Amino acid sequence: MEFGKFKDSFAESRNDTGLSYMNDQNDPVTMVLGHRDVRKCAFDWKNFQSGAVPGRIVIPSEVNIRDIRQIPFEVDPPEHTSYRSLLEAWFKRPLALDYEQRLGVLVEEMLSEILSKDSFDVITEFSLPLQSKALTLLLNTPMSESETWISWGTHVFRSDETALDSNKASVLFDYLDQQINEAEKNPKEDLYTALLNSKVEGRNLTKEEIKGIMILTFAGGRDTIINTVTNTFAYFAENHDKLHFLAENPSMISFAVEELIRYFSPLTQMGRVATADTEVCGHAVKNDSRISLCWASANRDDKVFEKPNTVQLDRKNNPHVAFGFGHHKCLGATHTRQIMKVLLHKMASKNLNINILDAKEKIEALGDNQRKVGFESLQVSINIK
Ligand code: EMZ
Repeated sequence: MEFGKFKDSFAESRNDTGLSYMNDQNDPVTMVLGHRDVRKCAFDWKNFQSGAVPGRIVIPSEVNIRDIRQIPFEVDPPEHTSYRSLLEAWFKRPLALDYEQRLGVLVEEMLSEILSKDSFDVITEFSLPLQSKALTLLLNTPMSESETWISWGTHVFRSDETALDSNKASVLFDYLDQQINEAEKNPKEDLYTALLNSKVEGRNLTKEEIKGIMILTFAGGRDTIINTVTNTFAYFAENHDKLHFLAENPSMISFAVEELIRYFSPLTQMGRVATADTEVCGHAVKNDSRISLCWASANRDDKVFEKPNTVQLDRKNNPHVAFGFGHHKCLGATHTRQIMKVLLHKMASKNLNINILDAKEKIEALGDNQRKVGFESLQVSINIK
């Protein structure tokens, strides 16, 4: 099996019409596939809005499990601009040297733990705990909080039983209410407190807005980071020479981070809702219907990427859209890039030898297409070569 391979599911449709279609809970989606078209539509927030009914731009749609708006990603300009600028500085903190060092300590500890095991599941024993522990750095909360978050599993809105689980969603919502109230009573140095002290357009943020920001922080960077880290293990298991290349050429690690994120594209797509009758790729799009910006497809567009299906860890020209494009570009991208950078440094310097023992791939059904986005489970053994 080629577990380290992530195929392009969209080439035919992309070259043919530039579009693909899927039904999602009776709210169909016209998927935009080409790099140029994806960027064009992402830019055109007037015709293709994010500020529709909360949950509707997410695919699968979350309208049935939440009515609270995630901020800033479900808001359009000009309101979007004010929220975004109030959050930018906080989400750039991962660039600070001490943040990177703390991530380094965390990754080192977690790698020694898995190195002491005969075999382990990458998701439950590494990627999920790493994502949750690293999130305590982003929020500036005690590391012990991560135990609660780990217990929620890979996705905060999806469970093994149901694709959209409203009981699970309320666990997160109740937790956030409690955390925001606690920060109000006892201000700390954390993100909740920073938000309680922030102003937007001259007024304090409401608790509802703070909750919307926190939901996005918890939900948006969860399965995406977990899949990226897990897929990295699968990839290097089958491409050990590439890890050796990074050990020999550590200056290539920043390029490698971008290339792996392009190749994995952990978020397949993000929706938009048309605000008027319009068209995409010569195809009519009706007012109030959905399109999606298919990042995963755009990232394999051979009009932009040479040999798009080959991982070139030293790829220099890499305008991938795995973190989105335009004003909604992922806020958590800096944090994610730092996690990946630290992880690749450690994996390469230890020259980890990874063996896949058993794997179950996670496949998304997307109308006529299917796409491997990560793994349900990935059992491996590792040692230092
Ligand atoms: C939403 C989304 C954001 C959504 C950038 O992506 O991530 C999904 O995993 C969540 O379910 O609610 O936060």
